[in-house]
Amino acid sequence: MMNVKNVKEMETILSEVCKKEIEQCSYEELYTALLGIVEEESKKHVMDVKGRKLYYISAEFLIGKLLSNNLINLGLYENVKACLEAHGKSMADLEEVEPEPSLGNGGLGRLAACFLDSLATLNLPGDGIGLRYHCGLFHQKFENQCQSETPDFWLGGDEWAKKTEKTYTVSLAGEDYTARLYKLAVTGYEGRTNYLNLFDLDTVDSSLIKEGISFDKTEIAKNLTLFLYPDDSDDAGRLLRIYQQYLMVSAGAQMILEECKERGSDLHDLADYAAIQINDTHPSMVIPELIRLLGEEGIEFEEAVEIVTKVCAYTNHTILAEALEKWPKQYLDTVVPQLVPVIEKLDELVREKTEDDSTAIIDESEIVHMAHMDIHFTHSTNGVAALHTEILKNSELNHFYKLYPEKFNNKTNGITFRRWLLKCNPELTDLIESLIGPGFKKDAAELEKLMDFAEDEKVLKQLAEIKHDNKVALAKWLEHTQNIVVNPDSIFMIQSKRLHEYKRQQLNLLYLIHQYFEIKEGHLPNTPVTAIFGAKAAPAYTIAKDIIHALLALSKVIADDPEVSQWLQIVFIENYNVTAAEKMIPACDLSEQISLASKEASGTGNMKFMLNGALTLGTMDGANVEIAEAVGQENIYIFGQSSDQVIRTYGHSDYCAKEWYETDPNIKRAIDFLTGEEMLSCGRQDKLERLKNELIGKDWFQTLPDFNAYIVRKDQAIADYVQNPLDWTKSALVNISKAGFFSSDRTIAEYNDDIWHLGE
Ligand code: 26Q
Repeated sequence: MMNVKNVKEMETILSEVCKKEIEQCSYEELYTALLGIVEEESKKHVMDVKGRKLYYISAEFLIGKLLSNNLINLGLYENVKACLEAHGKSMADLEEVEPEPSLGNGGLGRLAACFLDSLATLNLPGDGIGLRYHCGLFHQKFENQCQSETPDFWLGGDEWAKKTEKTYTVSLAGEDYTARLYKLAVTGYEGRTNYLNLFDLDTVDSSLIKEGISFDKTEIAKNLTLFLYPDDSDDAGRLLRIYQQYLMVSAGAQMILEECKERGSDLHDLADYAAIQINDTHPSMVIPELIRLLGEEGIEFEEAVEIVTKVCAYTNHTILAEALEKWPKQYLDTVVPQLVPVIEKLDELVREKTEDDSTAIIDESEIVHMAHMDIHFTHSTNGVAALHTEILKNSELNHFYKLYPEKFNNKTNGITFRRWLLKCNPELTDLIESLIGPGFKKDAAELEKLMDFAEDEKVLKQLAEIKHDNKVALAKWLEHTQNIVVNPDSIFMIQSKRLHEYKRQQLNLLYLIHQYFEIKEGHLPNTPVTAIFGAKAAPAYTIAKDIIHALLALSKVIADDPEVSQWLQIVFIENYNVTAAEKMIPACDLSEQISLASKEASGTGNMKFMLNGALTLGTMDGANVEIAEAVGQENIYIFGQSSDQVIRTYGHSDYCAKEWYETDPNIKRAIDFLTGEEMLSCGRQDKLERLKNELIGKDWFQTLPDFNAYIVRKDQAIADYVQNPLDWTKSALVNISKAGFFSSDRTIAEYNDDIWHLGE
């Protein structure tokens, strides 16, 4: 292939591949041609592996669309764009052709995708291992103000993940299955090419899907990789989840051992060839599986345990006890009987080591605790933000910390700036480059140089204009894709993330009801306000769906009220995904990060908004704490209880929502409105009542104690935005210039220095 790094040659090649003039090509044809060109180019950057290679095992890789990203990373984007435009075509229309691979639920999956980008960019040898789900995260639809789900078929066209001839045999419930390897090239920004290895069965059959996203769960051969799990599920589903996990780790472990042997390992020295990062507990069975496989290769149990402990490291992404995976041993007896003796022996080793039953792998009710196995039998356990790691050490995993203080470490999450700045906000990227040069693209810390322009009114005006342009662009996209008209001259306040009670979209809901009353009473906000939401609720998560319903109903109540609608609009974006996030984030003024302190392990959306010049309205939770530290109190809106306070209240179990409801008239007014006449005319009584009762009777994530503080800070933010636009933009600039720390390049460099030591 020729050198495609100039526009003329790109033109020649594109029309050669398509066999016609570019004008005459459909976007589908151009997409296919470019996919091939990217593939060829990325092959040129495959490099030999020396020393340790990383395998990042994860049940989720929320990679998002790949074409533009790969073109940027390979240095081809500008040429392709110019070439298309010269022939009357646009990059934006081309992007629409590509289906989004939504192979993840949210933060954990997106983090894995950012990490792959950074590994390749830093020229580190590191592959992903995961599953090739035929349907990614469900497609969300709104009907009568309620969420419904349909399958997300993303396969079938030209695909990035290439089928290979490589297969591995995996035994599930005593039967042999053939796992096939698919390989997806991961291009680094001016860096090497690594691979995402995805396993699948040839026998999967999508005709099993019935109504919505329900499907027949009996025939494993037909349904194993049919769906990505939408983050919680019924019992039949949980069993299937174990099948999925084992397919991934067994095929993955076999592939790792095979690769290492090919590179010269005698397996006794496996730790010199491989590092495995276990992304939450979903891939934890890789530990007993590797021990089992090493046993088959003639290595004694004790040595195998030692090797595996040296190779593997574990990342914890959650503090919520209910999210830590525990399986009844019976399930494992059914699905992976070959692992049970290994797990039992590991449990015995733990019992020899400590008398503390709380760290046992198999508890007295015969429940297997995956996180416990991870901590005992890996050499590193890390949290994903400073506060999160402290909470793990001091409360949640304190017994483990006492046993192994040396294993615990923090790796504050990060995001790839290639997708979350260069790709999604080209105008801002250009401005930054014109001010401080291109170095920040590879060394994010250079963004700090922007501080020199904090008092430069010309620059601040340019920055404000870019934000406005991005708001206009989001408005156009909303009109085009969702038929919603918004006012780009209003303040855009965005809360986009999975719908979960601990993230407290319901707190935002109560604020908006409060604002509705204020407007009705003539207390107008300083400027029109647009509250934008993007969130999917797990299909079985009733209260989460009720919160979506209440927000959609309230949106309608307000839209139908001319008095209020000129000041307040609620927009709930349907089917929030990576593609939507790329449009929303650059257009945001105020980023809502309002989880109950101590509950959000890190958050990564908070970093994306900051990088794109939004100010954060948030609690001292997760990485918000580090964001606040970086930008200073004057450039962030912090409110609410501290994590210490919250942990203490949980300890005393003495929180009573009803008292707040009964003693605070503003709270009572907002909650009662949920089942008032206006809401009932747009929403469903059963759902609204259930939500109201939940808030008064339980409010497990303590919305009500933070309610007043939230209102005060949010109204302050709106007032500042209107009254001191220049100061606001200066704060935005400070946020951008301090975002460097939150690059996943920094995170990956830390993982490598402290845990992996790749290539050594
Ligand atoms: C569990 C059991 C059965 C089926 C599904 C699951 C499941 C699936 C996904 C459990 C959890 C997840 C995802 C968790 C997640 O996204 N955690 C987020 O991780 C981010 C990256 O570290 C953090 O920034 C967020 O704070 C954390 O919530």
